[in-house]
Amino acid sequence: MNRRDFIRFSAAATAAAVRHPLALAGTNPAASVRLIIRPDRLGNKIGDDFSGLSYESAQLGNPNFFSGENAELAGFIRRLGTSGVLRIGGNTSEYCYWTPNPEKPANMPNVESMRTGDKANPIAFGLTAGPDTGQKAPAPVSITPLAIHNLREFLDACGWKLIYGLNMGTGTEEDAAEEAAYVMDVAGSKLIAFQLCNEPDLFYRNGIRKANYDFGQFAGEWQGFYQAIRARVPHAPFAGPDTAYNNEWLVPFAKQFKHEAVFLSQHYYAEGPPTDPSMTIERLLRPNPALQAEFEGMKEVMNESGLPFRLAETNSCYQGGKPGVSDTFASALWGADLMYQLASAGGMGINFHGGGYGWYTPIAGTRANGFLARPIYYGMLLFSQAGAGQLVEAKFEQLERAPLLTAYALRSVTGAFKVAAFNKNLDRGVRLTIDAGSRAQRVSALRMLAPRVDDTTDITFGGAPVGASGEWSATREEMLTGENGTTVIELPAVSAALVTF
Ligand code: BDP
Repeated sequence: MNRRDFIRFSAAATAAAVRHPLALAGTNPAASVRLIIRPDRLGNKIGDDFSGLSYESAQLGNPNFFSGENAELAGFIRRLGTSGVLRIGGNTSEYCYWTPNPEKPANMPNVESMRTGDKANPIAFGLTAGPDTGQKAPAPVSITPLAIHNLREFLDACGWKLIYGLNMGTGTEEDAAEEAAYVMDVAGSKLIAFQLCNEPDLFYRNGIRKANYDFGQFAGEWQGFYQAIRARVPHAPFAGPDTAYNNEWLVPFAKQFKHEAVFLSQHYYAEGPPTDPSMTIERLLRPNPALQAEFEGMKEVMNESGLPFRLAETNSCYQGGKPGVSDTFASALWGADLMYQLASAGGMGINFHGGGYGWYTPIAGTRANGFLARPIYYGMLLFSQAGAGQLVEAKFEQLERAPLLTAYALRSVTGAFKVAAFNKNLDRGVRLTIDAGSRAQRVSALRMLAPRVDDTTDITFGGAPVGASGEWSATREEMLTGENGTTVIELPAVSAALVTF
């Protein structure tokens, strides 16, 4: 960076540290850490469909939302990648009913008798569905042919593909087969997989099944629905088990259904419940043993079945998220880092759950009020700007000086070489020396910054915020210099940078 930029940047970093309620970056000297990159040691590939979003099925109750006319939302989604994956599912998928003729009400069971909850109160035209908080049975929702046609137009506007969740929880095989036939017909090649249900390993707990519901019963039902749908739609693709977290269901599913599924899926929530005071920003930014357990399950089933694995639903805190954590800049660092951790461990992709004004939603808003990018969106944006490619080995030296620093190196499909670095330390800046293995002509960086780690609004990437239709372009690219063939970048506490060689 030139001197003027350096002064501006240092001033901004100091101001950020002073206003930061938790960080003392301004008072601690920056920790010097070295990153050694070995471009010849190739890691996993990141496909152009790695990135994704997840919405509640109940959102389809308003056919106006995912529609070709919702250009603002499509703009936000396209910005995250030209061929990402939209996953429709969540708790409400077990309360959505295929309604081929909107004049005739769908065949909805008496949901109230299964769980205490709201009276039937279908999502009205014009509304949005936020993440389900899992507190009571969601209202039943009708899904009509119009919703599916509009969804197809929306996907065309985004260039994205579809994972579509059916209702095995409270629906019938016959309805699922009819719905699947319709979706397959309309969505065509956009559809990468049906999922039959959402988090069946928690059915015993949320009243959808009896307390003794186990994997064996689930597998029997899955098989029945699969056969009924295949009889109606012979080439329908399937994924599963879409479990909440339980490797003891994931592993036997992979064994039993490896020939029926095109990929395997499970969910991950970093924290929860939000009422627990120990669910904090500090905790979110630390390594999480639950994620390591998830990755162990993932690797086991990938080896076992030869199938890829998708983290089909994830976010920072279950039960709809936690204000002051899920909606802050910390979630941007957490989210982007999670994407790279998953890619490094071999995952094929990720879907961040959201919708409406949910605390953790990447894109918040409604068609009437407009949409805006929440902090976690900026993490996804950084990832999309790095793009698809192949990871290469990147190892730290002296990481003990700044333990929550992470970095990933990528040979991008465009040929450029990129390093994404995340300083998740709350209390120290880092002076990172990158040894990229060869001398680069030009090295530049785009930074992801916010005034404070718990800031909910003032996030920028490359100096610019995301606009009201997802428009974004960097207004500030820093040129980096180095010593002896290396590149040096200062990373203030709680900040990230995407470095391009
Ligand atoms: C997941 C559900 C999703 C919820 C989310 C949450 O699949 O529908 O919105 O948890 O609790 O378990 O935030």
